Amino acid sequence: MNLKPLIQSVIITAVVTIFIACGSPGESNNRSNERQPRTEVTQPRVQAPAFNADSAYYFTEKQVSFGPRVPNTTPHVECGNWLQASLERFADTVYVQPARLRAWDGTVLNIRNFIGSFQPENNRRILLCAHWDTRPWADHDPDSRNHFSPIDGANDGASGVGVLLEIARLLSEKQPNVGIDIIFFDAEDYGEHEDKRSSDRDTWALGSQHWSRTPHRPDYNARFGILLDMVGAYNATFRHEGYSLMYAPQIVRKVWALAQREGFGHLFLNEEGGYIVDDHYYINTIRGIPTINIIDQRRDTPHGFFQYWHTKNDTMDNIDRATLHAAGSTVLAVIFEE
Ligand code: AHN
Ligand code: ZN
Repeated sequence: MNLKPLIQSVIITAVVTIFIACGSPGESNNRSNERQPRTEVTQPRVQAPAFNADSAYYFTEKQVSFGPRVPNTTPHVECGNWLQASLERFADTVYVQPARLRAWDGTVLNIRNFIGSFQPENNRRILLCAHWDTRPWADHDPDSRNHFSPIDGANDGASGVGVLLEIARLLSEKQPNVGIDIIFFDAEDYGEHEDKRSSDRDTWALGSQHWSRTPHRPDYNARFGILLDMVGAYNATFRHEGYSLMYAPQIVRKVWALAQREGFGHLFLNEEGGYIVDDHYYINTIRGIPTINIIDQRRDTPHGFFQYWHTKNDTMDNIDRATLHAAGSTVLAVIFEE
């Protein structure tokens, strides 16, 4: 058997490969042409790490294990302590923002917002957030005897924080080109009870209203923000939320395009959803940071959210790792694309 032609072809292939890899001098394919005026140094993109949905599921389950995280209760204090310790394990700098805020019913809530910052010296920043408190009242439960009983909030609260803790864990191992701030807002879900029906929108999202007026650093700014709310249910559908389109249309387009690219087009639908007063509303209107909401919106429920919204059935049984994976992988793709 004559091996000579084989050896020749191997050598030719190797030479051609080396030539392509090196390129010709004077012109490069990484757009570092010195003649072009440049306002910013572009760094090569970093490959996004793989999102671990089991880890996000564990972080979600851990929060639920403390019990309902209702302000002024022991589970709330203990879960808060665990969130702070977790951020301190992963982030470069952690801020705790305690406050006493008056709720719509006159209750003074002892709240804490937690902020974990990565690359605090980087002035190109992205804000990621979710609420960590849970609703004190299952006021949408089919059984009216539960309407003053607190919820587990596995999806409504814990899922968004679970996804962001997994992202924090991954960021402790590998950094993108931008600085990241992860904020866990308190007292999002203490809004007016359904029985009241005066629908004062400002009774919701007290923690993010407080942070937006008094951020952890007085001069704080970010290029844009992403809020995750209810990102763990089976058959979730993420539609373009109204205020996100109003205040950050280009971010909505970017995020949904990356979700399609990553293979999550069956959850991230290019359809308009409703207008939701949520943490991002106040970040947009008070702080002026363009912020979108990735939130599960449905067409088949009267309230427009998942079927167990504000019910005793918002439990771990109804959390789907695949949904956590889609939300987390999409956010990771966004921050490693910058
Ligand atoms: C209002 O119902 C005004 N906002 C809903 C925001 C929310 C509650 N997200 C989770 N729970
Ligand atoms: Zn809620």
